[in-house]
Amino acid sequence: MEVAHAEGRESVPLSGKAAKLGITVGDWVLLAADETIITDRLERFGLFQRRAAGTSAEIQLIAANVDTLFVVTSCNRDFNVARLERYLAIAHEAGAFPVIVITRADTVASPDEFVAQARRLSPGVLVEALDARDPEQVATLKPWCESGQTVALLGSSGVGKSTLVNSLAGAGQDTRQVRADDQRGRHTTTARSMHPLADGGWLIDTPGMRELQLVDVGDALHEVFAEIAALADNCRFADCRHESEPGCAVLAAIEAGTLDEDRLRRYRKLKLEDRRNSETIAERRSRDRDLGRFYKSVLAGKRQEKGSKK
Ligand SMILES: Nc1nc2c(ncn2[C@@H]2O[C@H](COP(=O)(O)OP(=O)(O)OP(=O)(O)O)[C@@H](O)[C@H]2O)c(=O)[nH]1
Ligand SMILES: [Mg+2]
Repeated sequence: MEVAHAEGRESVPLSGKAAKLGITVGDWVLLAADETIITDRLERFGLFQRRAAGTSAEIQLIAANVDTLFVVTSCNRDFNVARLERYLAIAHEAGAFPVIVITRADTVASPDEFVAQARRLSPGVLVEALDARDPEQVATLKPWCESGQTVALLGSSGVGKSTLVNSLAGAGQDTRQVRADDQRGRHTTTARSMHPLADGGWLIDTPGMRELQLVDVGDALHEVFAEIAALADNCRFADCRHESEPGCAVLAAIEAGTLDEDRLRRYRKLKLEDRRNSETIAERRSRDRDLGRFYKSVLAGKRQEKGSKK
């Protein structure tokens, strides 16, 4: 792993004690006097994480101490409100201020409809549409990149994250054209990296993610879906699931046409996913064990039944 300090950069092994510190991009670390070993990790103010892709219950750390998250998408088929809500939730959970950056504004007659859809997703969320290749347009993002600020860019492959990093930081990140048939990227960036900005800030470029499973976002969903959370306060039952309970203010809003049914469906899906992924490995094993016992008892019951019939 590379560590940056006042005099430059140092490649330091992540072995021994350092391996146990769970260090990720954006962490502040202490180095031993000879600068060859990481001896400690400073307390973080925020952490991006996701459930690792695949079937394991492992958590993957994405970045730490991020002040602002640029959620990057494009004016094309990548634009997807459900995915944006997902990114907004992890931004809130990580204590980072989200800005939705919609690239390829130059490829459509007007990006207004994309911008309007993105603005509706969370109260007060900031949205910028631009041509990521044009440093002049990208300059609208500079207020978030000032001295002492760390900005991470997340989004699918091919949306222009590395292009933005190059326009903002003059970095030499590789970029490659998206596939013509489905507008998907080619996973050009394969590792996370930090780039210093002339004004003293830092940018974190990341590889496009195929899957961003939520884990431990809890209350962050209430922030992204603030209007649903506010309605839920008026439900008759405190534990209302907004499914068919009497006196449900959320269902009443759908009935009245003031809340979009799809939005509620997406909220429910993320809540369920978060609950499932936030189970620890131990909890999962214990649930599987309980289920195993249950199956056994059902089988035993069946055997007994058979026995008594004979
Ligand atoms: N016309 C246009 N092309 C863009 C824009 N932003 C990015 N591109 C192009 O889209 C392609 C993909 O951009 P990248 O910056 O490599 O995308 P990425 O998000 O870093 O992709 P991964 O590294 O695979 O995650 C490149 O050919 C860019 O030149 C934009 O705003 N307008
Ligand atoms: Mg890239």
